[in-house]
Amino acid sequence: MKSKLRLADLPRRPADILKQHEGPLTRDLLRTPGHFGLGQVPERLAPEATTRIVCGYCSTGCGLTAHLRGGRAVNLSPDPSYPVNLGMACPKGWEALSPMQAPDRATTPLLRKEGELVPASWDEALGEMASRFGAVAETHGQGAAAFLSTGQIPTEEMLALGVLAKFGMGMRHGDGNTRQCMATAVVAYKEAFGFDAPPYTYADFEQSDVIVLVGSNLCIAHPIMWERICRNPHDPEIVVVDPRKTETAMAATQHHAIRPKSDLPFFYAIARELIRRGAIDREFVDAHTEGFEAFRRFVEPYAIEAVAPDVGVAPDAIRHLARTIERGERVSFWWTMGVNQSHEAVRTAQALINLALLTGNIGRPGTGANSITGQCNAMGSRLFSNTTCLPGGHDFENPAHRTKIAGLLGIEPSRIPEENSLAYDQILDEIEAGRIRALWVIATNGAHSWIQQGRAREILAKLDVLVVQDLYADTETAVLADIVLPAAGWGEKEGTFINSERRIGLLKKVHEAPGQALADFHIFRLVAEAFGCGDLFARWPKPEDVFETMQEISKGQPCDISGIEGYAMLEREGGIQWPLAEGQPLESSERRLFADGRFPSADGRARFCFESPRAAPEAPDDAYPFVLLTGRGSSSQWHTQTRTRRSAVLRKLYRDECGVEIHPKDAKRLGIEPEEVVCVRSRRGSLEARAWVRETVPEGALFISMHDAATNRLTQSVVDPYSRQPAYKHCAVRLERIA
Ligand SMILES: Nc1nc2c(c(=O)[nH]1)N[C@H]1C(S)=C(S)[C@@H](COP(=O)(O)OP(=O)(O)OC[C@H]3O[C@@H](n4cnc5c(=O)[nH]c(N)nc54)[C@H](O)[C@@H]3O)O[C@H]1N2
Ligand SMILES: Nc1nc2c(c(=O)[nH]1)N[C@H]1C(S)=C(S)[C@@H](COP(=O)(O)OP(=O)(O)OC[C@H]3O[C@@H](n4cnc5c(=O)[nH]c(N)nc54)[C@H](O)[C@@H]3O)O[C@H]1N2
Ligand code: SF4
Ligand SMILES: [Mo]
Repeated sequence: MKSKLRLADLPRRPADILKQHEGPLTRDLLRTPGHFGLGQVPERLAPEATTRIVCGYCSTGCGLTAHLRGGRAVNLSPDPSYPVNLGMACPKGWEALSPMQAPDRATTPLLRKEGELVPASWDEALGEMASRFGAVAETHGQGAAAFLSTGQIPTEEMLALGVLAKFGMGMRHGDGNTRQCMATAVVAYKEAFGFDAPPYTYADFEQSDVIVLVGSNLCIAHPIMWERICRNPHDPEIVVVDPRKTETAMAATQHHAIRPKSDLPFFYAIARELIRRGAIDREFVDAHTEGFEAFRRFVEPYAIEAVAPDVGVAPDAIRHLARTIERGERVSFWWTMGVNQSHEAVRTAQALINLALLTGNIGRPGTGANSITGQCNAMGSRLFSNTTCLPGGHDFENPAHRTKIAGLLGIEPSRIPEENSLAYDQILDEIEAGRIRALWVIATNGAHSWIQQGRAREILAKLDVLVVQDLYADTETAVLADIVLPAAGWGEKEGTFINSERRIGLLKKVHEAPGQALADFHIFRLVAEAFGCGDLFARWPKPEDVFETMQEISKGQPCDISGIEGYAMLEREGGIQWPLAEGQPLESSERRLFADGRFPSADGRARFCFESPRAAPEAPDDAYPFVLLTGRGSSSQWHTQTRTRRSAVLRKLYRDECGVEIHPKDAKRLGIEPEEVVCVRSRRGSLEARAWVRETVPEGALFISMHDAATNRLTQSVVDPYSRQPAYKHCAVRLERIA
């Protein structure tokens, strides 16, 4: 039986709801009158002490030491004993407390009344949510509600949300901001390896003799990974493939400034050259891969001389990179958003996977085809959020998987949808078409970050009801909401994050959430009660119980974590990389996948995947002659800036205004002076920005950081056909002088 909304039962008081599930954490909660934060600082911590907590910004997953006074964190410093960062941290990590302790956090639920968002009690807000979602379900069916979540809450909360929304509230569709970020890597790995499995460990940065970074600005976006490269004692060749001369490109030993979106022919030409020279690992290819012959024939037309003019790199430079890879003994290939955010993103990621397979650079120290993730828990969202796959990498369309998951959750298999969820862009299309009418947004700010923002905002405005659950009530998305639910965030709750190298790290509560803000975990539990499906949480009084469920779900999967002995073991070991199956010894604090050449596909082999390049959808023309590139601006800014702009220290570390990088020759041609304010216009919208005249961008291209709220007015709704990840890094724009 699918659970139905029981509007008559609603609403009940949060305190009553929590009492039903009273456990060690909720007991504290109930003892604190008027305060609904999750629990106290764990009792094992002395009031004046230090404790380790994993950073909540990027996927590097650094360990930070929280310094407590009176049981509350007053300062942070990098943890020298954590295997990820070895005593280093970037400015965001050092400054992670102040945005949380900012005076303008969301402290009560808000309800829109007569056009204004006004404070309300949890009872009112959840009652309103249940009755409005209920009304939508009654008129338009259960499928008319959907959710959009995130890579920035603990995995336990992601699982709780996914289970609640899809198996409790009856939603068919839910996706996350990981679509904007990692969907490409997921699909590329699944097709090539048989499972979404980034194979590396950070020690590989130190063990490579050739490091190839593609569409990845490590110095800015993953500074501590860059520090790991700096510790490499082998004097490595560091190759950057990026149209921009980024901070990372400047520090590299080779920079290939390819034309935007010409990665495919570039890497196919390198593959052809390696094959032609016999510089491949034929033994590895024969024993462990599928499809080499077809790939060899496919790349035949991609001669270096033939592709060079389109790629915009001299033939000798391309040949030099092929030789570099050929000579390397331990070559690692790394990619980030320059690859993932493209109209042909999956095939581009696979072009890199192909190179690693061809040359046998996988499964050994210092090698790999390595997707670097973005958010602190993107990897958790990929595996356990119940959006694109059933938890633990299971398949909605596989009846055996549905039965297994239902059994482990103690629910009827019929509560599990039999088809995959729509992707983010398709959910927006359904809203536009009037078929999805209620949306719940958790820990993401799509009204700023989604591609072609003007259209996204128009679509959000069509909803019958929009609920936004965030730390702050003034995000670009929260101000559009009908109901705002105030969430406790990083450092205010327990749970785990999974970093880029598959390491599960521990998040702890080191200070109180303000006002009535609640851990997302508790909000989900209250919502479950309000929607008449509180049974789903019966086995989960606290996040660590959800972790146990994750372990059971993972059993027998490539991401098996059944061998982890609870949070205590994560604490003791400094995080643990998946897999660690029951009985498997933890030989080392850094482990990589595929050492035996076996891949998690049905036949144990990896596949060469390839396809002819396609032109980017919006080529520059006379009216819009520039290509616009977007991305991270500085190591002190995070995405839509809801957190980082609340730190006075971080604000001093970047220029707090919108700037457009333009090549000096283009500026001169257009008569634009350095620092002049100009208008950047695309077919979809425009913004004003200061001209930053620099050789960091090639002629004919402009760069604007994604942190500015207006940037996505310019971008165009284009997605990769396989991953449905937006192509944020290519659209046509023009520059106008402001009279
Ligand atoms: N300080 C900071 N760090 C962050 C984040 C943040 O907001 N701030 N966000 C985190 C997240 S979620 C993510 S996903 C990562 C992103 O990390 P990165 O992907 O490293 O960052 P981006 O700047 O988005 O893009 C990387 C580069 O792709 C290049 N590029 C554009 N088009 C092409 C192309 O066609 N081919 C190639 N080869 N390159 C191209 C751009 O010029 C850019 O330099 O950063 C994470 N770390
Ligand atoms: N033009 C352009 N656009 C881009 C990109 C690009 O390169 N160029 N990159 C894309 C990428 S890779 C990404 S990942 C996205 C990121 O896009 P978003 O996810 O929209 O960006 P964030 O600012 O990280 O939004 C996270 C929100 O969650 C809230 N939050 C933080 N912690 C918690 C918590 O514990 N609980 C709750 N409930 N809320 C919390 C924050 O306050 C914030 O409002 O942007 C994408 N957009
Ligand atoms: S590099 Fe990433 S994980 Fe490390 S301190 Fe900076 S933001 Fe946090
Ligand atoms: Mo991302």
